[in-house]
Amino acid sequence: MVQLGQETGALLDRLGVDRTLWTEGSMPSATPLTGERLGMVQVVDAAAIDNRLDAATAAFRVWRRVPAPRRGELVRLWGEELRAAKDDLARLVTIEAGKIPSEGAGEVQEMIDICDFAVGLSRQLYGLTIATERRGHRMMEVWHPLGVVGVISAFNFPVAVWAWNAALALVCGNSVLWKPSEKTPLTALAVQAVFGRAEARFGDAPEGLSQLLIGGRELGEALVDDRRVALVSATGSTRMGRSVAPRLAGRFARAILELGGNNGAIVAPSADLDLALRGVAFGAMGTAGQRCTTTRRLFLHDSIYDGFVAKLKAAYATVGVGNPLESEVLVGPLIDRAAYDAMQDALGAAAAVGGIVHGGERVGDGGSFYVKPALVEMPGQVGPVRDETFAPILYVMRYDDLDAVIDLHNDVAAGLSSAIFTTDVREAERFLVASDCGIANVNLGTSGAEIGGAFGGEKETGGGRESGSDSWRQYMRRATNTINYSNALPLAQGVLFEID
Ligand code: UN1
Repeated sequence: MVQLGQETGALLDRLGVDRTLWTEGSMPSATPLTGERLGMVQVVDAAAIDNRLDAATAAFRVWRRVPAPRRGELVRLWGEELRAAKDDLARLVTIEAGKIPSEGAGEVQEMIDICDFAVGLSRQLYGLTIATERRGHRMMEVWHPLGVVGVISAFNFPVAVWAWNAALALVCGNSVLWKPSEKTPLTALAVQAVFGRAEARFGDAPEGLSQLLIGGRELGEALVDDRRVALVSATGSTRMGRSVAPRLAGRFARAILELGGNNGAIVAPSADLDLALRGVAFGAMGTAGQRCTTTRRLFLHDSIYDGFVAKLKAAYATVGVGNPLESEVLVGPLIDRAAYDAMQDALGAAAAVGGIVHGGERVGDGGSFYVKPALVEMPGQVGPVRDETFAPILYVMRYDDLDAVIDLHNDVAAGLSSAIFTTDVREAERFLVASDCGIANVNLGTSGAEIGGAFGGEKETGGGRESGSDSWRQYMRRATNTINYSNALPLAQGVLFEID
């Protein structure tokens, strides 16, 4: 067996991470590939958070005055450093989060892509010029840096989601405090070291511009509750969002929430079935079902149900499950025992309401949790189908009427991603208009979005948008400026107020 501890040490050394940070701390770190202990990571003491917040505030005050294209230069250098470190980082993502190598590499690529996007953006933080009703006046919108941005990220995208936020926040003139998942501290240390190299090359980035807060949930709570943090971008469960959102609202802070998904795909009678099969397979089994965009519900038209389920069953039965460092597999481990238990509970609950379960068994034993992905034929959208279980379970249902199935598709609490497979343009358009999700796709699966689009969803997914399009605006404050260059003082709406 590969000695993961040793390999991880060598990777972290090469990536420039100080050994004491992950060998002399109090928080254990492990790999889901084997369950092996990788290190003891130093945590930030809750008492030290105050200083960190002060440093972030001081850094913001300096950084906001740096011209945006110059801020973009730091992010350009960061992207260069990420390119140089891509292979090592990808391998570390595989070791710490359990992703198969191509998905580990994809995750690092997603960081590189958002850096490129942010560099361009640093010259395009455009505001509007607006026609005014008053003679001799000019009205415009100017976007200004916002403040300290807090990022709380999850284990399943241990580095990319931070990069989506940090790259935009930095070009927008903000400082960043990042609380990564307790399950993935090593990748966080590694990308922070890579960022540090970009800072060193940049030369005069203020100290405290981008800080890492490794530790327990009290650190995330400090970000949520402290008035020095202007915006918190939090990725995780809806339960987490339910605790975070009211606290942020209570102090009128901004929130970007990326919470649970319960993503559905519809396969219509006219679909290219081979393409649909591949799209559904990646969406449902990729990342071992641990993406917030994972396909969890599949609606098959009556006329293709039997044939499609037979093909799916064959794909599920033969897909490679196992340690992605030891053999070519498509499905790596679940992150931990709790994830495995939640999966078994959901399968039990599905069977109890009439579901027919195929797969879902544990593969191997010991300290790692590999499972065969599960396909569950359901009599309807009942029981656990209505909730997100962060594991490779695909619930399959029949339909005969498109409008009715779109209603059914929308009838869950989450609203992240959705897809239809069809070659009928009318069906495709009807679906796109009616899906209530933040992401709606035609002839591709629910997961694997590019960074160029705004990423996020509605309802209990939290409503936040990150990454591309105009998501950057949330990291800035907008000022509407009106300038009177006349000698008169005309009032808007024709109001008269003449004093002698
Ligand atoms: C997540 O699972 O938290 O669209 C993010 C996707 C990825 C991002 C997923 N680009 O699947």
